[in-house]
Amino acid sequence: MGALRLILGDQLSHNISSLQDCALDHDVVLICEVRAEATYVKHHKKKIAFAFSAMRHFADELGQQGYRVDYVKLGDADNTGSFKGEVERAVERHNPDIIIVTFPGEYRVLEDIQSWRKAFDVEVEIRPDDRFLCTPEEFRAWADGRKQLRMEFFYRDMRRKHDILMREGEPEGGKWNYDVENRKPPKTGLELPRTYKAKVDPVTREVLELVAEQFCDHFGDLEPFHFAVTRAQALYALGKFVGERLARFGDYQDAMVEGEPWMYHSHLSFYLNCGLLDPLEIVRKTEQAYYDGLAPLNAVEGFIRQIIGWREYVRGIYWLKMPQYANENFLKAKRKLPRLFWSGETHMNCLRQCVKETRENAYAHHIQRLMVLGNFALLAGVDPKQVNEWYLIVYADAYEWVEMPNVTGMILFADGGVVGSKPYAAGGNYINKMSNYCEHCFYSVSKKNGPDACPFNYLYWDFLIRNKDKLRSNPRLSLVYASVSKMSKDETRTTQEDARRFIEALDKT
Ligand code: FAD
Ligand code: DLZ
Ligand code: SF4
Repeated sequence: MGALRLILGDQLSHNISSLQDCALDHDVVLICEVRAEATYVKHHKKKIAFAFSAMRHFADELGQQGYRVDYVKLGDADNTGSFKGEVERAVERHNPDIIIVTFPGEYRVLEDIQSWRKAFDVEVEIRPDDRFLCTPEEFRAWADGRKQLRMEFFYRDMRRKHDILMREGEPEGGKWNYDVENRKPPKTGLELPRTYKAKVDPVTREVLELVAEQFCDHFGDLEPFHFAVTRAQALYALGKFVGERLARFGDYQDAMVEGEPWMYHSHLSFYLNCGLLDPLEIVRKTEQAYYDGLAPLNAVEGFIRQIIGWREYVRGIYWLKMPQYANENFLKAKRKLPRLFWSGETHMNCLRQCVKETRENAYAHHIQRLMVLGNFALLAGVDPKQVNEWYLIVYADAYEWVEMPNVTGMILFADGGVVGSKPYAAGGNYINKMSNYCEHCFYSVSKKNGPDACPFNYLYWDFLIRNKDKLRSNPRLSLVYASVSKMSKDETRTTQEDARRFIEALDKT
């Protein structure tokens, strides 16, 4: 036989490097559902259903194109439950000369793949994942010798290199970044278009039944299920975003509205990260929308920056810093993850809404992840490993390469300032300005202390006081630390007592 070509669940792209030069008559494409991938952390039910359904649809499409596909279902007799076990069985079935696989998205999977040559006595070729705009090697070269790895400078290089939103060597409109225009608080009466909702077909129905039966103790609502599970559906969702939401993406990028989980975001991360959509095709389509006058520059530049800037940058950081990155804990945070992250049971309305929507949709938009859930985990001093595990479990777009730098770096400052130049800590005012959550909250956002004060307020100052030795020399925090030093002894004591009372109650839940 020829090659065994393994496709992982986040490699569902027809142009994936592991399929290039495939000999349809002798090579075999292996795709396998394995229990270990669904349970090494106990993924949200919707995430598992999405992965399995998209994998089954992709395998069907490959079969229709003439590939010889060996698809292993979770319930197949003899399924060993792991990639290694399934590759071993496939080697026995097909006796390949070589195993070909595209570079995976997680370090643990890379280590596993690197053990196969010796274990099975078969050559293993790991091909670059050319669906990204920047390779780990290019990122390393960019990072080499720099004191600070700021996303903004990386992003400008990506714009130049791929000639995106450029005019005669200069950024379109004269500025690289239009973020100052992208912080509008929500107005009342915003007309939000409905997010794309795919119909459940028989393949997805079978998967939903399997997940309901096999993973019933996992977090999250399985139904209603409406993710796109094919490339055609994902392309439709992209068209709908560009036509209906992109124009207002910039203005309301940071806004949060109770009962509106989707806002003007794209909801494309699921499809992008599993391979149904390609980053550059999304970028070119949105860029064209700007040139066609369908969306303003602040929206299009802001959106494109997320994809060629943040998305590529966090992947670069992940591969640059792993495996040590998984153990970073600059602030020595050690609290266990509060139960409310699972139950949503809290009087804090912002957290309650964000956990509820996460449970229902396996999705929350960026500001909910960053400034509500993430800000709370930071201020409460939760152990980075537990926070990472939670984010990896609950979001259908989460794979370690993208989840970990956002959690360890962006929200927890656990890397000591690699991703962010200062912690994204904030009191209740930020949430009050950018959302309507505080209107329906038990706590009062304008109160700094006392049993009915917004907990974000005293937790914020307590966080600064607690971490003074680690943070006060940070030039970007000099103004806040000037305020800390002006606090009277009484104010400091009351703040610390409020924080202690709140945290003790939290620890008991
Ligand atoms: P939009 O707001 O429409 O943005 C467009 C696209 O930009 C996204 O689809 C995504 O591909 C990309 N993007 C935007 N911000 C980021 C970012 N910070 N890092 C990487 N890509 C970005 N994104 C994931 O894809 N997977 C994760 O596991 C993940 N975990 C996160 C954890 C935390 C704590 C935070 C703060 C952010 C995380 N993000 C993650 C980034 C971001 O929140 C999601 O990409 C976004 O919410 C997905 O929704 P959307 O497609 O509607 O995004
Ligand atoms: C997320 C996921 C799940 C739940 N199940 C599988 C699976 O059974 N088989 C598979 O190939 N991939 C799955 N995935 C996606 C993988 O976890 C992902 O491909 C690796 O973590 C590498 O990023
Ligand atoms: Fe959240 Fe505080 Fe506002 Fe309540 S008052 S919703 S806890 S920010």
